[in-house]
Amino acid sequence: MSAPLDKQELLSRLEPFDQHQLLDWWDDLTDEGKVRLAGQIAALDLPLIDSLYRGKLDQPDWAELARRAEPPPAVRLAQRKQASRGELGATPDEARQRGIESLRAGKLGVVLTAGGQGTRLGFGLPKSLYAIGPISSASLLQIHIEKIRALARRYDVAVPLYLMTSPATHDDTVGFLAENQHFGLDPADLVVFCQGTMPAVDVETGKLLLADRDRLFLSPDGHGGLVAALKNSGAFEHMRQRGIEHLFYLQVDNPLVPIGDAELIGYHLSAQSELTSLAIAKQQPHERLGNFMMIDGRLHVVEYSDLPDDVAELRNKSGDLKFWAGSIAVHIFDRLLFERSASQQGSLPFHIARKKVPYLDTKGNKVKPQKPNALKFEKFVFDLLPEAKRPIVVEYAERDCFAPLKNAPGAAKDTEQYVQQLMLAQHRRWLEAAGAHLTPNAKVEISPLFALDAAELPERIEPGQEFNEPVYLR
Ligand code: UD2
Repeated sequence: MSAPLDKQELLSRLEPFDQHQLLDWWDDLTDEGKVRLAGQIAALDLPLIDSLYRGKLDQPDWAELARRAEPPPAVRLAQRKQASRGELGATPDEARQRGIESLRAGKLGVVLTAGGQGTRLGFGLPKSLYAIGPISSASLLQIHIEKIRALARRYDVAVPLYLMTSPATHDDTVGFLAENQHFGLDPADLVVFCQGTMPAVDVETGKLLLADRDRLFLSPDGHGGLVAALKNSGAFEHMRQRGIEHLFYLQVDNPLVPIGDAELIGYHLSAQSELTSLAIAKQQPHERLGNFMMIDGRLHVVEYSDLPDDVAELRNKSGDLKFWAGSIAVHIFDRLLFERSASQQGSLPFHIARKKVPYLDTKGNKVKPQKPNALKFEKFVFDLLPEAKRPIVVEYAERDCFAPLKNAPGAAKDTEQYVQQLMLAQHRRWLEAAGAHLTPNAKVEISPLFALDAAELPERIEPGQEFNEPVYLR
């Protein structure tokens, strides 16, 4: 159905919500501009935006909820190291075996979200294109795809990648993949799909903001937009045809993610969980991580910005943080959980954030605000946790799984330099465990196609092998 190009008809849609300002420049627009704006207006869910603004769709009182929370059901790192069978029913070896069986049966797909705008990093292109490899200059996307290829090779199966972009990142990402022959991934195993967008409204008035005379300000609808985007893109159909039952979920900014880790998958299966999350133990109460918390019998992630200080700082008798479990946004989802959620209208809540949004003012001037002027609406994928059956978290050591690229050079953490240091340190540990000797200054980067993890390395290097200069093992 094409959008109406009749001004009166558009006005009759907008006026009940007091949004007629969107047509202030209508008469001056080109035909192309009219088609664009009319299409964007037709796609708006005006009643939803109106009620979000008026707060009718209640925002939870996280502070109050957090005060009655308990720590999540978890497999802790100490227990994994002691090889003990915890409350969740499997030893690490048993879990790994189950995971391997499932991988061999070809039931795993990978979901990678790469739709965010990466504002903090100040890089003009999508983050997935960022050349992060310390020696290789491989992009984040290349590293993730090589891990997926290495996984497929190890288990002799196809591991399809479902890659989510947004209108802000789609064209650059698709172009980059094509230029690089998809980094060797079979195109039949790659589904690239674009997430939806949401408009922004003025904080004071609730008026929708224009980016220009012929277009709304629109931004990606949050990584929770994944659920609808999987459905609308036909990805579920692709998964069903391939017999994919579990999806390993990651976000593009972290090159240390142990994609397809058999032990994690095994715990997911042993606990008959629909959603298993990787957790790291927080070192500080106020780290910029989501917090796994059981609230009224359901597992939630409470964002760092929503967690009140008194709860964040609670400690148990041994002095450890009571709410220790930080989310690094790595999960295993059952396909059926995604499909169930996608079939329910409005199943994930919107989170509302105050942001600086450039806009066109009533006189037609473009304004770049200095302080937050607008409300943006985003869905978060981890809000599926309370809907999931038997969700669990599994603790991994931070240095083995988490080095996110978030910030421009100069910040204390999560910069290019920080990420590269952690990558090199991990590869050094793997090499030394495999019997190699590295001089203190030797920098060795390992392509996932050379060795996917520490366990694969002894097959690839000689015991006692020396490394004394920068090398990229590929
Ligand atoms: C996220 C988590 C935080 C912690 C941290 C770990 C949220 C709200 N918080 O914080 O709890 O786990 O990551 O690194 O998620 N993305 C999309 N589409 C969107 C928005 C984001 O694909 O509409 C992707 C984006 O490309 C990126 C990822 O989601 O890969 C994370 O987004 P972010 O950098 O805004 O999240 P952050 O760092 O505040």
